[in-house]
Amino acid sequence: MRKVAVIMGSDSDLPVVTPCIETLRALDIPFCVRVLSAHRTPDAARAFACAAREEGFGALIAAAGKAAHLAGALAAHTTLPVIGIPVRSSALDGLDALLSTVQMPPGMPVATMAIDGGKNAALLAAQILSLSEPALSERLESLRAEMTAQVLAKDAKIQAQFES
Ligand code: RP5
Repeated sequence: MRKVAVIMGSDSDLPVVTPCIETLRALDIPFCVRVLSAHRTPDAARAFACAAREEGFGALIAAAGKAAHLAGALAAHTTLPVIGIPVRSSALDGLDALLSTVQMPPGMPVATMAIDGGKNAALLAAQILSLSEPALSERLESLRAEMTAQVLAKDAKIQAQFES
């Protein structure tokens, strides 16, 4: 199976990235985790993106806050799917990172998650990889069924609580 790269702009982004890592682990997807910055280590970020396809990656996940150019900067150097996680890390509550990540020019897509949306980033990467991995598709179906069962159980509990 192709690997997923989880890249964060700073180690201070780790709390947002943790649910992403946990979800990849739960789905048994091989991954690596890196700190690379579009602004502080631009050469290393570029080199990573340029080599990623050849190194066996199938999707890149990039989490960054403030003027969050990491996902876009990686996308500029690869045609692999890039998934951006805007991180809430500044006075603007993550809106700065959201807009910096989502507003890519035509020809250069970044699939942008919700602010701090680490879990969905992992699930979207899994859905992309599942196109050529039937076993992963099955794991995704089970996860979805589990989630549905949990919500239905909560519905039943709430209905019972407010029964008149
Ligand atoms: C961004 O700046 C990082 O992704 C992080 O969200 C934010 C703050 O970085 P640190 O100053 O905590 O290293 O580039």
